[in-house]
Amino acid sequence: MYFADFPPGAGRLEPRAALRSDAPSLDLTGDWRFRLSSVADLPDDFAAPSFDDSAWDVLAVPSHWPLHGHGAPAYTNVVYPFPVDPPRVPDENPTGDYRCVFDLPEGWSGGRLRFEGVDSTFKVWLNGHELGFSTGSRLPAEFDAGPYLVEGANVLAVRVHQWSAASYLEDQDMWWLPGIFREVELTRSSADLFVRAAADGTLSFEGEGLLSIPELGVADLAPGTEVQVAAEPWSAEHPRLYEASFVTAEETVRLRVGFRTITVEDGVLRANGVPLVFKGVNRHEFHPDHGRAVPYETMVEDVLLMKRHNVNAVRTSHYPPHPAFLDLCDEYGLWVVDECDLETHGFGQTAWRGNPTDDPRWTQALLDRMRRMVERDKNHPSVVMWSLGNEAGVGSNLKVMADWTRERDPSRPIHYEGDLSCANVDVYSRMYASHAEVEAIGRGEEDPLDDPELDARRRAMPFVQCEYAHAMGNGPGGLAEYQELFETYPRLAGGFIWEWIDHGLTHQEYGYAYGGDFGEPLHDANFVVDGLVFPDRTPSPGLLDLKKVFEPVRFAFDEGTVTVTRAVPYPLSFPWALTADGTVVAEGVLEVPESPGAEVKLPTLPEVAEPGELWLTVRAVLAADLPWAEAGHEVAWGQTKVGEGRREPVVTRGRAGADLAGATFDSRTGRLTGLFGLDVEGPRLELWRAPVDNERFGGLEWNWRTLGLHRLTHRIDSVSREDGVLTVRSRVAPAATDLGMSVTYRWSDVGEGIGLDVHVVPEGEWTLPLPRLGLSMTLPASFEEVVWFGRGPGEAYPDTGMAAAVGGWGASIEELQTPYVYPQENGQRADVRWARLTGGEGPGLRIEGEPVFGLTVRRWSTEELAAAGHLTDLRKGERVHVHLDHAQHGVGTAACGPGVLPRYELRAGEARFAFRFTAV
Ligand code: IPT
Repeated sequence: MYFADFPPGAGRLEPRAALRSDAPSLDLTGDWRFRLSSVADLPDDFAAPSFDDSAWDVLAVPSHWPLHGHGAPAYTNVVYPFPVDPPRVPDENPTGDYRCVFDLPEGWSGGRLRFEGVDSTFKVWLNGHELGFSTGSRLPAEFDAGPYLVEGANVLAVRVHQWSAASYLEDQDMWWLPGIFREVELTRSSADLFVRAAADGTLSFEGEGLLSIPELGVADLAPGTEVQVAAEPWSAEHPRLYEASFVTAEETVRLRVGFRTITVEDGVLRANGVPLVFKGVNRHEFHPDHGRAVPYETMVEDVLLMKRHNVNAVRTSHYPPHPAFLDLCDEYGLWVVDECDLETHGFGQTAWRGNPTDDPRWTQALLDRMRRMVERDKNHPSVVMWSLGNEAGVGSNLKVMADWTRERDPSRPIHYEGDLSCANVDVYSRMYASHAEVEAIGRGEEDPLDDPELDARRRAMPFVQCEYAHAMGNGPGGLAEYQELFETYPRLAGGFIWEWIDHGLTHQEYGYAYGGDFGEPLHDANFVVDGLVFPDRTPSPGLLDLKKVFEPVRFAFDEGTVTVTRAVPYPLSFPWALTADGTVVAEGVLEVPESPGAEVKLPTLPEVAEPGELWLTVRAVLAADLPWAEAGHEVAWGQTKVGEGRREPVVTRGRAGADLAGATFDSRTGRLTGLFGLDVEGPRLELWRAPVDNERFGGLEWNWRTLGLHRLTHRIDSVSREDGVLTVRSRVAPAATDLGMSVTYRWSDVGEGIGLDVHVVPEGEWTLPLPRLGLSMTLPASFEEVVWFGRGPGEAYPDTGMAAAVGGWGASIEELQTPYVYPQENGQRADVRWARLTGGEGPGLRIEGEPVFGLTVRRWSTEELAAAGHLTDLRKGERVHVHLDHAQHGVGTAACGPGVLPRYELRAGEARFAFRFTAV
């Protein structure tokens, strides 16, 4: 059977470039007739024009049938959801038969049927004649329709199998989603050309026709002739394109040519001679309603979002994207690593036995994929590297793919991460390497390969982290430290965050669904939800942090001056603001010369009567509209503290003899029962938080639960009252261990409000880091709003929150929650000096901390948050839960990659902190 065999196709035309031609074409997208069967072994009768399909359903092309009520999506990361027995596939093989009737315009003759993407294998008939079949889901295939086209109505029949031999080559970490998911057309275009345009202005091309670029004075250039033109180079920051036309006997093709040169010199990756550092993201094609049938507007949205968040590069993980996406990258400016549709990760489960990458029976299939990608995408200036695929192990077929590619296109380096020897590639690539390993590579001090020749070759290569900083759930932590390394060592050419978007599918009951939600017997849960933007493309805090870390403009403050460096050619202006305790007291615009680096005098700041804490913030904003953002769009910011302000000390032993007016306590337990008439519970020591994905998948949650941090007991050892101070001594500890925390709470009247001084001393040998160390308390549900002076507006944890600036911020309790698709710890506001909670009945509550504290306010408890599997499990409860944290553990990226850097770990140790509560 063709769908369970090695050949990648039959009856197809040679691959060629994706081009915009004026040759007539018929768009065949739209509603087709559709029938789903549960097996592949079916009669071909449906291909006959006379076949009666009136009882069939209607299905939109392009789309995936499981997202339209036929079967269901399924998610696995590494493992194949079928027995590993290549090239065979299970008998249960969802097979979609499609029929489309189209009218041929009068006078039309000849043409090609072009399929941009069909998952996973399909056979085509036109008017009952079999044209052939193809594989390679994310690659185009063309069939000659000419001999079988008839006047008037034509019947196109397509049979699509979900499982095929090709499925073994397409084991990417994503939903299994069959169907005709990209466009289909009948086109009379047959042109092909390969433009070679270098940064030095040399221009030539291959192809049968004549090339003209009027703007550059190039007219009717013949193939194989090289000319020199005065062209501005193309780059991601300045994506200069020139309109060109390519005229053949049959058609005129319009294309946009970008001049640029990618080289490796002295182990440094360069674009147009300048070192190239990828500030990249891995982009899967995904839409929460449409899967990989991504609407054009959504592609535009992705590109705009990337540009607006200082991203300059994309790895098309792990397959060639829709061709229009690359046009957008050319136009708006993004460096692209174009990746072949190849992943055989599931063979790792069988010690790589039978891996197609190393089996000559698969050579043609693998080469076919590489050729079709390179031929389709060869004219894009944005594409600066070819990637052989992802996680496909090692083997002889990599060499076949690389050799062919190098021959066909020597202008682009070749990338593949899966072979540590780097035998077939031009750049050294790794995924999820720790900071320490990246630094070693940056210094050229990586562990040697056994083969000295290969080692020497690899040592001379630039380094790319094709995946790093796994953006699953809360995080990623450690971004700034990676960027620092990339900017320190010239060998490091940056990298690509894993990954752009959460692949949560819209679901009636769950909001967004992940693996297992469709009843898949084998699945990888929410590992498919690990992006920088939520499924609806709202930026997550991780993307905001990334924007900050990727800033192309930097501010280094010194006494009275700021040094501004800029790496982008945009027109910028530099507004500044002075704030006192978060309130703006003066504003202006800084004059900054246009040079790449300039030391500028800071403005003379006015005297502020009621100073508070003074901060000067300078922002770099676009001074004019650009194609991807309007004037005023913020590119970068920096801030510096310019005045301490006068803060009353919070820590106090109270006033001798004073009573604790406003607070009521349980005399036996010393527990606070009321505060300014408010019904409160707590505050008391808390060490637990709802584990983040990095802890759930990285193992720390298991260790924490084994230790029992989620089931602390609180024993009261003594309650005493002396000199107006109520002292409660307590021991907080989990069962079944001798580890614990001795806690002393000291309540006092501090004139204006009630003071609480906390002293924590660990008992026993604590070896694990703590999730958090702080107080938790609850308030009546009527509270609604929070205003704070600290870092904001978004969340921040010790190793995240670079986007959070010191200022005065406000939000409703609902707005304080970060809607991670899989519920987990979120929403902490960091370095809070004071906060005010208000709303509903009774007084508001002001909380001031010493030192600064982490503030989290929710309508559900930590236990409820930790138990929830979907956001829809979280419901507004009877209480408002307030966490006042002295410290939290970092979040790291251990779901896939290194854990929390030592400096961001929360280690058990003696701690003192205090709060003042006031009614407002
Ligand atoms: C790596 C994969 O390349 C990527 O597709 C994704 O699955 C990522 O992991 C995790 O989300 S492979 C991993 C085994 C390092």
